[in-house]
Amino acid sequence: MSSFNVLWIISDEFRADCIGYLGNSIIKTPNLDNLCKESAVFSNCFAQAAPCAPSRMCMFTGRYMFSHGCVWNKTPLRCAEENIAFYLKNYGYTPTLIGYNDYAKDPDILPPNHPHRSSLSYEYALPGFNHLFQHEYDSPEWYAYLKEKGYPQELCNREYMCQPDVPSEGHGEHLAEYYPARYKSEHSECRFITEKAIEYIDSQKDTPWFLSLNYIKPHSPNLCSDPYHKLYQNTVFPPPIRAELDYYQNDPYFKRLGKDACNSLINPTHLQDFRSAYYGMITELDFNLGILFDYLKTHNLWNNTLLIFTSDHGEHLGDHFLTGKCHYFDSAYHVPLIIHDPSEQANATRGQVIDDLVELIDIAPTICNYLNIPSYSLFQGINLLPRIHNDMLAINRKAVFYEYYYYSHLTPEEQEKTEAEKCLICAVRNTKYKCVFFGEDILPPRLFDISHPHGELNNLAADEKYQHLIPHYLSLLLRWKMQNADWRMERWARPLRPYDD
Ligand SMILES: [Ca+2]
Repeated sequence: MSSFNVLWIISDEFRADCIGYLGNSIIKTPNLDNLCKESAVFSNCFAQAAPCAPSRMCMFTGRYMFSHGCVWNKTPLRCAEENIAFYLKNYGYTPTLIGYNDYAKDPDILPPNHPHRSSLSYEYALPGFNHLFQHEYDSPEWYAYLKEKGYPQELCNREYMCQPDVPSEGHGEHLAEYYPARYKSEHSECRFITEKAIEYIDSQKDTPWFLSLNYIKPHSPNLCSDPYHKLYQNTVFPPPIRAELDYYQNDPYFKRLGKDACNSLINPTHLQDFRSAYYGMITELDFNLGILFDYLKTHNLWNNTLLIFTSDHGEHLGDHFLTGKCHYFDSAYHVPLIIHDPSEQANATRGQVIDDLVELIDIAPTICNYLNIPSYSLFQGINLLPRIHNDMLAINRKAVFYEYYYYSHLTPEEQEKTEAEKCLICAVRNTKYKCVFFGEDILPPRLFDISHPHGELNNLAADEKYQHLIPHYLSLLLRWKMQNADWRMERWARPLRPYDD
Protein backbone atom coordinates (compact mmCIF):
# COMPACT_ATOMS: atom_id res chain seq x y z
CA MET A 1 0.00 0.00 0.00
CA SER A 2 1.36 3.40 -0.94
CA SER A 3 1.43 6.26 1.53
CA PHE A 4 -0.62 8.50 -0.73
CA ASN A 5 -4.18 9.73 -0.33
CA VAL A 6 -6.87 10.39 -2.90
CA LEU A 7 -9.51 13.10 -2.59
CA TRP A 8 -11.99 12.83 -5.46
CA ILE A 9 -14.44 15.74 -5.36
CA ILE A 10 -17.52 15.45 -7.55
CA SER A 11 -19.79 18.46 -7.76
CA ASP A 12 -23.21 18.09 -9.33
CA GLU A 13 -24.27 19.92 -12.49
CA PHE A 14 -21.15 22.12 -12.81
CA ARG A 15 -20.64 23.47 -16.33
CA ALA A 16 -17.13 23.46 -17.73
CA ASP A 17 -17.27 27.17 -18.55
CA CYS A 18 -17.96 28.34 -14.99
CA ILE A 19 -14.40 28.65 -13.72
CA GLY A 20 -12.59 31.99 -13.78
CA TYR A 21 -9.23 30.43 -14.62
CA LEU A 22 -10.71 28.98 -17.80
CA GLY A 23 -11.79 32.36 -19.11
CA ASN A 24 -15.13 33.14 -17.44
CA SER A 25 -14.66 36.80 -16.51
CA ILE A 26 -17.89 37.01 -14.51
CA ILE A 27 -17.79 34.11 -12.08
CA LYS A 28 -15.86 34.33 -8.84
CA THR A 29 -14.02 31.06 -8.19
CA PRO A 30 -10.79 32.18 -6.46
CA ASN A 31 -10.13 28.83 -4.79
CA LEU A 32 -10.67 26.75 -7.91
CA ASP A 33 -8.55 29.27 -9.80
CA ASN A 34 -5.71 28.75 -7.31
CA LEU A 35 -6.15 24.99 -7.59
CA CYS A 36 -5.89 25.33 -11.40
CA LYS A 37 -2.62 27.25 -11.04
CA GLU A 38 -1.13 24.26 -9.20
CA SER A 39 -2.75 21.51 -11.27
CA ALA A 40 -3.26 20.05 -14.72
CA VAL A 41 -6.49 21.53 -16.06
CA PHE A 42 -8.32 19.56 -18.74
CA SER A 43 -10.41 21.90 -20.87
CA ASN A 44 -11.97 19.20 -23.07
CA CYS A 45 -13.36 16.73 -20.57
CA PHE A 46 -16.74 15.10 -21.25
CA ALA A 47 -19.15 13.04 -19.18
CA GLN A 48 -20.10 9.70 -20.74
CA ALA A 49 -23.77 9.97 -19.84
CA ALA A 50 -26.42 12.07 -18.13
CA PRO A 51 -28.21 12.40 -15.78
CA CYS A 52 -26.65 11.71 -12.37
CA ALA A 53 -26.77 7.94 -11.88
CA PRO A 54 -25.66 6.85 -15.38
CA SER A 55 -22.78 9.32 -15.31
CA ARG A 56 -21.65 8.40 -11.81
CA MET A 57 -21.81 4.69 -12.60
CA CYS A 58 -19.54 5.40 -15.61
CA MET A 59 -17.04 7.17 -13.38
CA PHE A 60 -16.94 4.53 -10.65
CA THR A 61 -16.99 1.47 -12.90
CA GLY A 62 -14.62 3.20 -15.33
CA ARG A 63 -16.86 2.00 -18.18
CA TYR A 64 -19.20 3.39 -20.82
CA MET A 65 -22.92 3.43 -20.19
CA PHE A 66 -23.74 0.70 -22.72
CA SER A 67 -21.18 -1.51 -21.03
CA HIS A 68 -22.47 -1.20 -17.43
CA GLY A 69 -26.18 -0.86 -18.32
CA CYS A 70 -27.28 1.77 -15.77
CA VAL A 71 -28.99 4.02 -18.30
CA TRP A 72 -31.24 6.14 -16.08
CA ASN A 73 -31.60 7.32 -12.49
CA LYS A 74 -32.52 4.34 -10.32
CA THR A 75 -31.70 1.74 -13.00
CA PRO A 76 -29.97 -0.94 -10.91
CA LEU A 77 -26.33 -1.73 -11.59
CA ARG A 78 -25.44 -5.38 -12.16
CA CYS A 79 -22.10 -6.75 -10.93
CA ALA A 80 -21.75 -3.58 -8.89
CA GLU A 81 -18.61 -4.78 -7.11
CA GLU A 82 -16.74 -4.13 -10.37
CA ASN A 83 -15.86 -0.58 -9.44
CA ILE A 84 -12.80 1.34 -8.34
CA ALA A 85 -13.69 1.38 -4.64
CA PHE A 86 -14.11 -2.39 -4.46
CA TYR A 87 -10.92 -2.83 -6.47
CA LEU A 88 -8.88 -0.56 -4.17
CA LYS A 89 -9.84 -2.66 -1.16
CA ASN A 90 -7.50 -5.33 -2.60
CA TYR A 91 -4.66 -2.88 -2.07
CA GLY A 92 -5.34 -2.04 1.55
CA TYR A 93 -7.54 1.04 1.13
CA THR A 94 -10.85 1.59 2.88
CA PRO A 95 -12.58 3.76 0.27
CA THR A 96 -15.00 6.16 1.90
CA LEU A 97 -17.96 8.05 0.52
CA ILE A 98 -19.35 11.32 1.84
CA GLY A 99 -22.45 12.55 0.05
CA TYR A 100 -24.01 10.10 -2.41
CA ASN A 101 -23.35 8.18 -5.58
CA ASP A 102 -26.86 7.44 -6.85
CA TYR A 103 -26.34 3.68 -6.97
CA ALA A 104 -29.41 1.42 -7.20
CA LYS A 105 -28.99 -2.20 -6.09
CA ASP A 106 -29.74 -5.09 -8.40
CA PRO A 107 -33.06 -6.44 -6.99
CA ASP A 108 -31.82 -10.01 -7.54
CA ILE A 109 -29.21 -9.63 -4.80
CA LEU A 110 -31.74 -8.41 -2.21
CA PRO A 111 -33.51 -10.74 0.22
CA PRO A 112 -36.94 -12.06 -0.94
CA ASN A 113 -39.11 -9.60 0.98
CA HIS A 114 -36.89 -6.57 0.67
CA PRO A 115 -38.92 -3.44 -0.30
CA HIS A 116 -36.42 -2.53 -3.04
CA ARG A 117 -37.19 -5.75 -4.88
CA SER A 118 -40.37 -4.02 -5.99
CA SER A 119 -39.66 -0.30 -5.61
CA LEU A 120 -36.97 2.10 -6.79
CA SER A 121 -34.21 3.53 -4.66
CA TYR A 122 -30.73 4.91 -5.01
CA GLU A 123 -29.73 5.67 -1.50
CA TYR A 124 -27.05 2.97 -1.44
CA ALA A 125 -23.30 3.26 -1.59
CA LEU A 126 -21.51 1.17 -4.20
CA PRO A 127 -19.96 -1.99 -2.75
CA GLY A 128 -16.40 -1.26 -1.71
CA PHE A 129 -17.26 2.09 -0.19
CA ASN A 130 -17.30 2.42 3.53
CA HIS A 131 -20.25 4.77 3.43
CA LEU A 132 -19.41 7.27 6.08
CA PHE A 133 -22.14 9.81 5.56
CA GLN A 134 -25.20 9.86 3.29
CA HIS A 135 -26.20 13.38 2.35
CA GLU A 136 -27.67 14.63 -0.92
CA TYR A 137 -29.81 17.78 -0.54
CA ASP A 138 -30.03 17.23 3.17
CA SER A 139 -29.67 14.66 5.95
CA PRO A 140 -31.07 14.09 9.45
CA GLU A 141 -27.60 14.95 10.78
CA TRP A 142 -27.67 18.36 9.12
CA TYR A 143 -31.08 19.11 10.61
CA ALA A 144 -29.81 18.10 14.06
CA TYR A 145 -26.83 20.43 13.53
CA LEU A 146 -29.14 23.32 12.53
CA LYS A 147 -31.16 22.71 15.66
CA GLU A 148 -28.00 22.88 17.73
CA LYS A 149 -27.21 26.21 16.07
CA GLY A 150 -30.52 27.57 17.32
CA TYR A 151 -32.91 27.01 14.40
CA PRO A 152 -36.37 26.01 15.70
CA GLN A 153 -36.90 22.24 15.53
CA GLU A 154 -40.21 22.56 13.65
CA LEU A 155 -38.35 24.30 10.79
CA CYS A 156 -35.51 21.78 10.54
CA ASN A 157 -36.90 19.70 7.70
CA ARG A 158 -36.70 19.46 3.92
CA GLU A 159 -40.03 21.18 3.27
CA TYR A 160 -38.83 24.33 5.02
CA MET A 161 -35.03 24.40 4.71
CA CYS A 162 -34.77 23.29 1.07
CA GLN A 163 -36.98 26.13 -0.16
CA PRO A 164 -35.96 29.74 -0.76
CA ASP A 165 -37.25 32.34 1.67
CA VAL A 166 -39.96 33.74 -0.59
CA PRO A 167 -41.89 36.65 0.96
CA SER A 168 -45.56 36.02 1.71
CA GLU A 169 -46.74 38.47 -0.96
CA GLY A 170 -45.49 36.02 -3.58
CA HIS A 171 -42.88 35.75 -6.30
CA GLY A 172 -44.05 38.62 -8.44
CA GLU A 173 -42.00 38.57 -11.63
CA HIS A 174 -39.33 36.37 -10.08
CA LEU A 175 -38.49 32.72 -9.75
CA ALA A 176 -38.32 31.38 -6.21
CA GLU A 177 -34.52 31.20 -6.51
CA TYR A 178 -34.39 35.00 -6.61
CA TYR A 179 -34.81 34.81 -2.82
CA PRO A 180 -32.17 33.60 -0.35
CA ALA A 181 -31.97 30.32 1.52
CA ARG A 182 -33.44 30.11 5.00
CA TYR A 183 -30.15 29.22 6.65
CA LYS A 184 -26.98 31.25 7.04
CA SER A 185 -24.13 30.37 4.70
CA GLU A 186 -21.97 29.22 7.62
CA HIS A 187 -24.66 26.61 8.40
CA SER A 188 -25.39 25.55 4.82
CA GLU A 189 -25.49 21.92 3.79
CA CYS A 190 -22.41 22.73 1.69
CA ARG A 191 -20.46 23.90 4.75
CA PHE A 192 -21.73 20.95 6.75
CA ILE A 193 -20.44 18.47 4.16
CA THR A 194 -17.11 20.30 4.07
CA GLU A 195 -16.81 20.01 7.86
CA LYS A 196 -17.70 16.30 7.66
CA ALA A 197 -14.96 15.77 5.10
CA ILE A 198 -12.40 17.57 7.27
CA GLU A 199 -13.48 15.55 10.32
CA TYR A 200 -13.03 12.32 8.38
CA ILE A 201 -9.62 13.25 6.98
CA ASP A 202 -8.51 14.40 10.42
CA SER A 203 -9.53 11.06 11.92
CA GLN A 204 -7.29 9.14 9.51
CA LYS A 205 -4.04 10.43 11.05
CA ASP A 206 -1.21 8.61 9.25
CA THR A 207 -3.35 5.98 7.49
CA PRO A 208 -3.57 6.54 3.72
CA TRP A 209 -7.15 7.31 2.74
CA PHE A 210 -9.38 7.45 -0.34
CA LEU A 211 -12.33 9.80 -0.07
CA SER A 212 -15.10 10.33 -2.63
CA LEU A 213 -16.60 13.67 -1.63
CA ASN A 214 -19.85 14.55 -3.38
CA TYR A 215 -21.39 18.00 -3.25
CA ILE A 216 -24.94 18.60 -4.51
CA LYS A 217 -24.12 22.19 -5.48
CA PRO A 218 -24.69 23.76 -8.02
CA HIS A 219 -27.68 21.41 -8.56
CA SER A 220 -31.30 22.44 -7.94
CA PRO A 221 -33.08 23.48 -5.69
CA ASN A 222 -30.87 26.47 -6.62
CA LEU A 223 -30.50 27.65 -3.05
CA CYS A 224 -28.01 30.27 -1.94
CA SER A 225 -27.54 32.10 1.31
CA ASP A 226 -26.26 35.61 1.65
CA PRO A 227 -23.83 36.82 0.45
CA TYR A 228 -23.93 34.45 -2.54
CA HIS A 229 -27.55 34.82 -3.57
CA LYS A 230 -27.18 38.56 -4.17
CA LEU A 231 -23.76 38.41 -5.75
CA TYR A 232 -24.84 38.07 -9.38
CA GLN A 233 -28.37 39.47 -9.33
CA ASN A 234 -27.38 42.61 -11.26
CA THR A 235 -24.76 40.94 -13.43
CA VAL A 236 -25.07 41.27 -17.18
CA PHE A 237 -24.60 37.73 -18.51
CA PRO A 238 -23.86 36.99 -22.15
CA PRO A 239 -26.97 35.95 -24.10
CA PRO A 240 -27.83 32.25 -23.95
CA ILE A 241 -27.17 30.04 -26.96
CA ARG A 242 -30.57 29.37 -28.46
CA ALA A 243 -32.42 29.34 -31.75
CA GLU A 244 -35.93 30.76 -32.09
CA LEU A 245 -38.51 28.81 -30.08
CA ASP A 246 -40.23 27.42 -33.20
CA TYR A 247 -36.95 25.78 -34.27
CA TYR A 248 -37.30 23.40 -31.30
CA GLN A 249 -41.08 23.15 -31.53
CA ASN A 250 -40.81 21.85 -35.12
CA ASP A 251 -37.78 19.68 -34.55
CA PRO A 252 -38.54 15.94 -35.01
CA TYR A 253 -36.66 15.02 -31.80
CA PHE A 254 -37.73 17.83 -29.45
CA LYS A 255 -41.37 18.06 -30.51
CA ARG A 256 -42.13 14.54 -29.22
CA LEU A 257 -40.88 15.32 -25.74
CA GLY A 258 -42.95 16.54 -22.81
CA LYS A 259 -43.78 20.15 -22.08
CA ASP A 260 -40.50 20.85 -20.27
CA ALA A 261 -38.36 20.39 -23.37
CA CYS A 262 -37.04 23.67 -24.84
CA ASN A 263 -39.60 25.65 -22.94
CA SER A 264 -37.64 26.97 -19.97
CA LEU A 265 -36.45 30.42 -18.96
CA ILE A 266 -38.21 32.17 -21.84
CA ASN A 267 -38.89 35.18 -19.59
CA PRO A 268 -35.65 37.27 -19.37
CA THR A 269 -36.21 37.91 -15.63
CA HIS A 270 -36.43 34.15 -15.01
CA LEU A 271 -33.29 33.58 -17.05
CA GLN A 272 -31.49 36.19 -14.95
CA ASP A 273 -32.78 34.71 -11.66
CA PHE A 274 -31.78 31.19 -12.62
CA ARG A 275 -28.32 32.14 -13.80
CA SER A 276 -27.54 34.39 -10.84
CA ALA A 277 -28.61 31.62 -8.42
CA TYR A 278 -26.48 29.10 -10.32
CA TYR A 279 -23.42 31.33 -10.29
CA GLY A 280 -24.03 32.07 -6.60
CA MET A 281 -24.09 28.36 -5.78
CA ILE A 282 -20.77 27.91 -7.58
CA THR A 283 -19.15 30.74 -5.63
CA GLU A 284 -20.53 29.25 -2.41
CA LEU A 285 -19.08 25.86 -3.33
CA ASP A 286 -15.79 27.52 -4.21
CA PHE A 287 -15.64 29.22 -0.80
CA ASN A 288 -16.14 25.88 0.93
CA LEU A 289 -13.53 24.20 -1.24
CA GLY A 290 -11.17 26.94 -0.06
CA ILE A 291 -11.77 25.87 3.56
CA LEU A 292 -11.02 22.26 2.63
CA PHE A 293 -7.90 23.12 0.61
CA ASP A 294 -6.59 25.30 3.47
CA TYR A 295 -7.08 22.40 5.85
CA LEU A 296 -5.08 20.07 3.61
CA LYS A 297 -2.31 22.65 3.23
CA THR A 298 -2.00 23.43 6.92
CA HIS A 299 -2.01 19.75 7.90
CA ASN A 300 0.76 18.61 5.55
CA LEU A 301 -1.65 16.71 3.35
CA TRP A 302 -1.39 18.84 0.19
CA ASN A 303 1.82 17.18 -0.92
CA ASN A 304 0.77 13.56 -0.56
CA THR A 305 -2.82 13.71 -1.81
CA LEU A 306 -4.04 13.31 -5.37
CA LEU A 307 -6.87 15.82 -5.63
CA ILE A 308 -9.42 15.57 -8.41
CA PHE A 309 -12.20 18.07 -9.00
CA THR A 310 -14.96 17.37 -11.50
CA SER A 311 -18.73 17.13 -11.97
CA ASP A 312 -21.08 14.34 -13.02
CA HIS A 313 -22.51 16.48 -15.86
CA GLY A 314 -23.20 20.08 -16.80
CA GLU A 315 -26.28 22.34 -16.85
CA HIS A 316 -27.92 23.94 -19.89
CA LEU A 317 -28.50 27.17 -17.95
CA GLY A 318 -31.07 28.47 -20.42
CA ASP A 319 -29.21 27.48 -23.58
CA HIS A 320 -31.73 26.00 -26.06
CA PHE A 321 -34.53 27.04 -23.63
CA LEU A 322 -33.40 24.17 -21.42
CA THR A 323 -32.43 23.71 -17.80
CA GLY A 324 -30.91 20.50 -16.44
CA LYS A 325 -28.70 18.07 -18.33
CA CYS A 326 -30.60 16.11 -20.92
CA HIS A 327 -30.47 15.39 -24.66
CA TYR A 328 -27.33 15.85 -26.78
CA PHE A 329 -26.00 19.38 -26.30
CA ASP A 330 -22.47 19.84 -24.97
CA SER A 331 -23.71 22.08 -22.15
CA ALA A 332 -24.85 18.84 -20.45
CA TYR A 333 -21.66 16.83 -20.99
CA HIS A 334 -18.74 19.27 -21.01
CA VAL A 335 -17.43 19.26 -17.43
CA PRO A 336 -14.45 20.60 -15.48
CA LEU A 337 -11.57 18.27 -14.69
CA ILE A 338 -8.75 19.56 -12.51
CA ILE A 339 -6.14 17.11 -11.25
CA HIS A 340 -3.62 18.12 -8.63
CA ASP A 341 -0.84 15.56 -8.58
CA PRO A 342 1.64 16.75 -5.92
CA SER A 343 4.56 14.73 -7.26
CA GLU A 344 7.60 16.40 -8.80
CA GLN A 345 6.93 14.80 -12.19
CA ALA A 346 3.75 16.89 -12.44
CA ASN A 347 5.56 20.22 -12.02
CA ALA A 348 5.86 20.69 -15.79
CA THR A 349 2.08 20.89 -16.25
CA ARG A 350 1.10 22.97 -13.22
CA GLY A 351 -1.27 25.66 -14.34
CA GLN A 352 -1.35 24.24 -17.85
CA VAL A 353 -4.66 24.08 -19.69
CA ILE A 354 -4.53 20.80 -21.57
CA ASP A 355 -6.92 20.59 -24.50
CA ASP A 356 -6.60 16.86 -25.25
CA LEU A 357 -9.94 15.07 -25.44
CA VAL A 358 -10.57 13.27 -22.16
CA GLU A 359 -13.49 11.44 -20.58
CA LEU A 360 -14.66 11.04 -16.99
CA ILE A 361 -13.96 7.30 -17.23
CA ASP A 362 -10.26 8.24 -17.43
CA ILE A 363 -10.22 9.16 -13.74
CA ALA A 364 -10.30 5.58 -12.41
CA PRO A 365 -7.16 4.34 -14.27
CA THR A 366 -5.41 7.63 -13.42
CA ILE A 367 -6.01 7.02 -9.71
CA CYS A 368 -4.59 3.50 -9.98
CA ASN A 369 -1.43 4.79 -11.66
CA TYR A 370 -0.99 7.47 -8.99
CA LEU A 371 -1.30 4.84 -6.25
CA ASN A 372 1.19 2.70 -8.14
CA ILE A 373 -1.15 -0.25 -8.52
CA PRO A 374 -2.08 -2.04 -11.76
CA SER A 375 -5.14 -0.70 -13.52
CA TYR A 376 -8.26 -2.85 -13.27
CA SER A 377 -8.81 -4.90 -16.44
CA LEU A 378 -12.43 -3.73 -16.78
CA PHE A 379 -11.63 -0.02 -16.97
CA GLN A 380 -12.19 1.38 -20.45
CA GLY A 381 -10.66 4.84 -20.03
CA ILE A 382 -7.14 6.16 -20.54
CA ASN A 383 -4.65 6.76 -17.75
CA LEU A 384 -4.04 10.54 -17.70
CA LEU A 385 -1.04 10.51 -15.36
CA PRO A 386 1.61 10.33 -18.13
CA ARG A 387 0.01 13.42 -19.73
CA ILE A 388 0.03 15.18 -16.34
CA HIS A 389 3.74 14.27 -16.24
CA ASN A 390 4.10 16.12 -19.56
CA ASP A 391 4.12 13.23 -22.03
CA MET A 392 2.46 15.17 -24.84
CA LEU A 393 1.55 12.05 -26.81
CA ALA A 394 0.05 10.08 -23.93
CA ILE A 395 -3.62 10.61 -24.71
CA ASN A 396 -3.95 10.66 -28.49
CA ARG A 397 -7.71 10.13 -28.45
CA LYS A 398 -9.53 10.79 -31.73
CA ALA A 399 -12.99 11.33 -30.27
CA VAL A 400 -15.04 11.24 -27.10
CA PHE A 401 -18.39 9.50 -26.73
CA TYR A 402 -21.50 10.05 -24.70
CA GLU A 403 -24.89 8.44 -24.52
CA TYR A 404 -28.38 9.50 -23.48
CA TYR A 405 -31.57 7.50 -22.95
CA TYR A 406 -34.59 9.74 -23.59
CA TYR A 407 -37.62 7.44 -23.23
CA SER A 408 -38.76 9.10 -19.96
CA HIS A 409 -38.93 12.45 -21.75
CA LEU A 410 -41.43 11.31 -24.37
CA THR A 411 -45.04 12.29 -23.87
CA PRO A 412 -47.25 9.36 -22.73
CA GLU A 413 -48.77 9.21 -26.25
CA GLU A 414 -45.30 8.97 -27.78
CA GLN A 415 -44.20 6.35 -25.24
CA GLU A 416 -47.21 4.26 -26.28
CA LYS A 417 -45.97 4.01 -29.88
CA THR A 418 -42.25 3.75 -29.17
CA GLU A 419 -39.94 0.93 -28.11
CA ALA A 420 -38.06 2.18 -25.06
CA GLU A 421 -34.81 0.41 -26.00
CA LYS A 422 -34.60 2.39 -29.23
CA CYS A 423 -34.66 5.71 -27.40
CA LEU A 424 -30.92 6.03 -27.21
CA ILE A 425 -28.65 8.82 -28.42
CA CYS A 426 -24.96 8.20 -29.08
CA ALA A 427 -22.81 11.25 -29.69
CA VAL A 428 -19.28 11.09 -31.05
CA ARG A 429 -17.26 14.27 -30.87
CA ASN A 430 -13.81 15.64 -31.56
CA THR A 431 -12.83 19.31 -31.41
CA LYS A 432 -14.23 20.14 -34.86
CA TYR A 433 -17.43 18.12 -35.34
CA LYS A 434 -20.03 16.32 -33.34
CA CYS A 435 -22.16 13.61 -34.89
CA VAL A 436 -25.29 12.48 -33.08
CA PHE A 437 -26.91 9.12 -33.82
CA PHE A 438 -30.35 7.96 -32.68
CA GLY A 439 -31.60 4.43 -32.06
CA GLU A 440 -34.97 5.20 -33.63
CA ASP A 441 -35.27 4.74 -37.40
CA ILE A 442 -37.28 7.94 -37.75
CA LEU A 443 -34.43 10.14 -36.53
CA PRO A 444 -31.53 10.53 -38.98
CA PRO A 445 -28.07 11.49 -37.68
CA ARG A 446 -27.18 15.12 -36.97
CA LEU A 447 -23.85 16.79 -37.59
CA PHE A 448 -22.64 19.98 -35.98
CA ASP A 449 -19.56 22.13 -36.48
CA ILE A 450 -18.72 22.64 -32.83
CA SER A 451 -15.66 24.76 -33.49
CA HIS A 452 -18.23 27.55 -33.77
CA PRO A 453 -19.85 28.69 -30.46
CA HIS A 454 -23.32 28.44 -32.02
CA GLY A 455 -22.48 25.34 -34.03
CA GLU A 456 -25.08 23.17 -32.29
CA LEU A 457 -27.83 25.36 -33.75
CA ASN A 458 -27.03 24.33 -37.29
CA ASN A 459 -27.47 20.71 -38.33
CA LEU A 460 -25.19 20.13 -41.32
CA ALA A 461 -26.16 16.51 -41.93
CA ALA A 462 -28.38 17.24 -44.93
CA ASP A 463 -25.81 19.52 -46.58
CA GLU A 464 -24.06 17.70 -49.44
CA LYS A 465 -20.75 19.33 -48.57
CA TYR A 466 -20.67 17.55 -45.22
CA GLN A 467 -22.37 14.25 -45.98
CA HIS A 468 -19.12 12.32 -46.37
CA LEU A 469 -18.46 12.96 -42.67
CA ILE A 470 -21.41 10.91 -41.44
CA PRO A 471 -19.95 7.48 -42.48
CA HIS A 472 -16.65 8.54 -40.94
CA TYR A 473 -18.23 9.21 -37.54
CA LEU A 474 -20.41 6.13 -37.88
CA SER A 475 -17.29 4.01 -38.33
CA LEU A 476 -15.75 5.59 -35.21
CA LEU A 477 -18.90 4.76 -33.32
CA LEU A 478 -18.98 1.17 -34.55
CA ARG A 479 -15.36 0.59 -33.65
CA TRP A 480 -15.95 2.12 -30.22
CA LYS A 481 -18.87 -0.27 -29.63
CA MET A 482 -16.80 -3.25 -30.79
CA GLN A 483 -13.77 -2.39 -28.69
CA ASN A 484 -15.77 -1.80 -25.53
CA ALA A 485 -18.03 -4.83 -25.66
CA ASP A 486 -18.10 -7.27 -22.75
CA TRP A 487 -14.97 -9.43 -23.15
CA ARG A 488 -14.86 -10.69 -19.58
CA MET A 489 -15.57 -14.36 -20.20
CA GLU A 490 -13.24 -14.60 -23.16
CA ARG A 491 -10.49 -12.93 -21.13
CA TRP A 492 -10.99 -15.67 -18.59
CA ALA A 493 -11.09 -18.45 -21.20
CA ARG A 494 -8.30 -17.37 -23.54
CA PRO A 495 -5.29 -18.39 -21.47
CA LEU A 496 -6.90 -21.77 -20.70
CA ARG A 497 -7.62 -22.64 -24.34
CA PRO A 498 -5.20 -25.02 -26.12
CA TYR A 499 -3.45 -23.41 -29.06
CA ASP A 500 -5.19 -25.65 -31.64
CA ASP A 501 -8.71 -25.45 -30.15
CA1 LIG B 1 -26.17 15.03 -11.14
